[in-house]
Amino acid sequence: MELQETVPAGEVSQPRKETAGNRPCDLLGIDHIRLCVGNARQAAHFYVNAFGMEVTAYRGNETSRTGLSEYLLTSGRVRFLITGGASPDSGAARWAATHGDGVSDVALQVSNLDEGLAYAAEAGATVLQEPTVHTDESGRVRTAAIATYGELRHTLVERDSYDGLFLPGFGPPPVVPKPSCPPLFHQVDHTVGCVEHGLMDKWVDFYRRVLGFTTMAEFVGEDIATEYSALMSKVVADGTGKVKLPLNEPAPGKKRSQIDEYLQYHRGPGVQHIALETHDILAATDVLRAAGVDFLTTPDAYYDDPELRARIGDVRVDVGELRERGVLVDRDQDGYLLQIFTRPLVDRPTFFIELIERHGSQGFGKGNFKALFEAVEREQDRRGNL
Ligand code: TYF
Ligand code: FE
Repeated sequence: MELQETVPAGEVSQPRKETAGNRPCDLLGIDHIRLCVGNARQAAHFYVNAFGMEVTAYRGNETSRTGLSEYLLTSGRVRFLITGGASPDSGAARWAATHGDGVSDVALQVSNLDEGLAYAAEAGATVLQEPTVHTDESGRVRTAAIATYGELRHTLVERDSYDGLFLPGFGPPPVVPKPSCPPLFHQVDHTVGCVEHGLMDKWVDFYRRVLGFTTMAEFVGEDIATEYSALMSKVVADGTGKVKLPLNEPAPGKKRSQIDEYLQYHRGPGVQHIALETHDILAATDVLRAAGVDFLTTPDAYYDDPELRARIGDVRVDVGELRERGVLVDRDQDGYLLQIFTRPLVDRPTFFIELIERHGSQGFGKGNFKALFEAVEREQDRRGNL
């Protein structure tokens, strides 16, 4: 589905180069994440007031005739592009009406757009947008886009030497509130997608073939799935580990899988959560909670478990402080991590955010899966899940 109905001034579409792509996209990181919402102006307020993000750029239908209203929210290197449709038949409005507010695009910054795109296309990727040049007085940026699972896309962004606010066409934001605290997050750690039963390996293979990703060791296999999680999970990442995109599929369990619930409410595959990395998860949790963000709860038994102490070793944090907030802790051979999960942030039980503070560990909190999935099931029960 095209998000952009008309090509704004300063954008020129180019035919794809015929030259073969010998190497996959050289990924520099997640450039930005687009969230399609029913009302971008109000969603922008939410991410300012609840997540301490700042509106740093804006592009509206008044000036660009894109049919969209786009607010760039930033926190450190995290960029959310909150997008609403100015008319009911705009792509963004249709996207949000179908899926509910959520992630429509995980945009990746690349250094070799033509070659990377040709490689992806040869490997079977659907090209949704041919290379397009965007220019203004601050320089130029080139983008293209490929389709992935569900109605999610990966826009590929090649920034030569652009020194504008975000992308050509974006200007200073209209009057919106400033956050009342310094940035709480410094980068996107990972985004997780849910796909249909039996298709996880197909999409793992897609990321390997199309983007040259590798599978990381950490995954939730059948053993954990049948015991309590009712999901299976594998982690694909680019060679440098800068872009980590785990994938979940539903598995049979005692109750309806949380992934089936996601697929039903989202109307198909899509992004389930974004993990934001913070240097101070205790402070970040306090700010979010004070602003009304709801988190999954962790029972006292988690902190009382003698195995927890043994597992986590000497973390430089008071376990009482973690217990007070329900923050989870996990350790592997490289170090430890702290993590906490919000409840769904939207009307449907679909999209949520994870806060993560890493101290060496590059895992995803495998030791917490049991406690986490039990907490998710308590939430499902509250919603009347079978
Ligand atoms: O990204 C992860 O793997 C962890 C754990 O439905 C997780 O954050 C996995 C599946 C899920 C919720 C969290
Ligand atoms: Fe996660």
